[in-house]
Amino acid sequence: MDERDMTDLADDFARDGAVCVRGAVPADLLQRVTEAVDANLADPSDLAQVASTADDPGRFVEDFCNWPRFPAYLELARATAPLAQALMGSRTVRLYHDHLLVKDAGTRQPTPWHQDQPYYDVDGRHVVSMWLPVDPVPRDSTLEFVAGTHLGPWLMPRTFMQREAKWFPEGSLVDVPDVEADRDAFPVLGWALDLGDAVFFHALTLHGSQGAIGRRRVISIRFLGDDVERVQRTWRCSPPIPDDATFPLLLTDAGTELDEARER
Ligand SMILES: O=C(O)CCC(=O)C(=O)O
Repeated sequence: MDERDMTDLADDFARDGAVCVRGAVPADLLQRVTEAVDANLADPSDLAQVASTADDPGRFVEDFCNWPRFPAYLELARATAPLAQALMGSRTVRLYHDHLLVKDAGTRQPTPWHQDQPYYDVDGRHVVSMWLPVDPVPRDSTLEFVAGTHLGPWLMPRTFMQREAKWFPEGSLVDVPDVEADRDAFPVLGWALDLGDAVFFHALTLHGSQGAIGRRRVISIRFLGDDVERVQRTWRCSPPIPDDATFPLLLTDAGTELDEARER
């Protein structure tokens, strides 16, 4: 990508909190990542969860923090860190965690509209996700965003199925607006994605998705930048990251370099 295109993308990101990057991941790396996604599905971690209901022919499978087991996830994070760096406007980029999000073909359940950062244990503005499908995703199954919501405020995180307030206490944050009740009232963005395309979004950008017509395997990489601090919550965050966890340094302004996972 030339410098001009990157500047345009960074401007769009600063305005909307979400951008689509065409051809973000080359075919050979995407192949290794796809194999890692399948290996991860076949051997989920203790953090994996499966959401299914009796009236839904599909399931929504999630897993977290598997980069130590699947080197292709770390390779992916490293390869795409320069994009995260440019979008965040941060000198450094660290890997926060990976998040697997797979919907079977025919899954009806939507992913409710939410922001990510209220579920996390980090403060700061430099928190960005890359959402990379390893299957082509049509417009009606893709991740959608409400442009501008990355500027705040923080909105109430709730469990997806029961809508419980398990993180911030009930009433302490404004509730997420009912976007589905009046979609035309919100600036909703979304892109059909081909193999290698990815969306990048700020951890405060309100986002959600509908069900999936075809199988929709996605790996998401969560990046941290210069201004981020870990915070102690009195509740279990999602994902729950151990106090002594380390976050690999992917990039500094001096170039790409993996250090020995210096603690932050
Ligand atoms: O894949 C989805 O449907 C939801 C993705 C999401 O919420 C996220 O990546 O934070």
